[in-house]
Amino acid sequence: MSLLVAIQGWSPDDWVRRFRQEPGSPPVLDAREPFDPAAVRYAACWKTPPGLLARLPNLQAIFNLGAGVDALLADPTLPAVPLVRVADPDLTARMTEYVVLHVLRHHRRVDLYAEAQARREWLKRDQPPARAARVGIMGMGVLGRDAAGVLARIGFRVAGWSRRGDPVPGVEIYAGAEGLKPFLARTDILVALLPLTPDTRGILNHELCAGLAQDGPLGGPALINAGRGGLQVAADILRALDEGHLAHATLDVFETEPLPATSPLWTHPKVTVTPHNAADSEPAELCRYVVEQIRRHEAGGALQNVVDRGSGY
Ligand code: NDP
Ligand code: OXD
Repeated sequence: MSLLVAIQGWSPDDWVRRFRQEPGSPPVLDAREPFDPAAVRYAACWKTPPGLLARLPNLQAIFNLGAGVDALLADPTLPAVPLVRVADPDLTARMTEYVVLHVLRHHRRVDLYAEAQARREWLKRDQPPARAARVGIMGMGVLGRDAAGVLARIGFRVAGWSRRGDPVPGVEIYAGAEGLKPFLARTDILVALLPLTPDTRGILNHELCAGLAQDGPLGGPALINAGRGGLQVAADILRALDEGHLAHATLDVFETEPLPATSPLWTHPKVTVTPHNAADSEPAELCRYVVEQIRRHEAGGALQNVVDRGSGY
């Protein structure tokens, strides 16, 4: 029984080395080299080429090395074995850093003061406290809940929007299609931490941007998307920025990555582009997570964080 490491888009070298070093790891196969498909019982994947996993007759579980499984689920030949995703404190803490950084950046008008400094201008604006600003988080899963907790601790008025509307202490929760409009209407800083599914594709569109609170204390609402690029309609976001429905958009994820040099997002003065690094998957942490799950599975225990193929996350 072997573990196949099948990674695209990230350098596989570190992962292969880490898996081989991890105590208790099964023998590790590197998908870039010839291997016996029948020897593979587990696969550790990121953007694995479609069709590859279907060639493994003895596969028992697939481990996605990130939190979002949209790339794997796009493979129509994906075997019907359990698909495990990452839910890990290291990845979660990294995402919370990113969200808090960009919420505070908008709240504390960092760009405004940087521009004023460039003009040698002593610009002074009223600075509302965090409790005057309303943050709304779309996606109250592992990542959304953690970021919400830290933002609430800083003092922001935090609301969350999810499919089922499970309660989260200290956070006002809105649910489903009927909850979306009121959720947006009370939101000054919108954070998207949704998975990409057929239901969420294109959800960050012009109508959504126009539905955000236009009466907040920060000179217009801001959008932070660290979920997936397919959530956003780039042309709609640019339109909302130009019309003044949005004051700023911070985007970590894009429909095509790397973001093509021709994209107008690169140069728009109200857009911040980051290179899909809000929360990097750390091989040292995640190899341990995968090997521990394999150990538990081999001992007859249940795999954790198994994706529900029906809902797509
Ligand atoms: P979870 O599966 O834990 O949470 C997903 C959340 O989204 C849940 O609250 C779920 O609702 C909600 N949701 C899903 N579909 C809908 C819908 N149609 N309407 C309303 N709410 C919906 O995921 P994580 O928090 O672990 O991760 C979220 C995403 O973040 C990942 O899928 C990935 O795309 C992205 N990500 C990005 C990274 C980056 O570096 N930029 C790094 C890591 C992740 P409910 O609670 O009701 O189920
Ligand atoms: C993830 C990611 O889904 O890195 O974990 O985007």
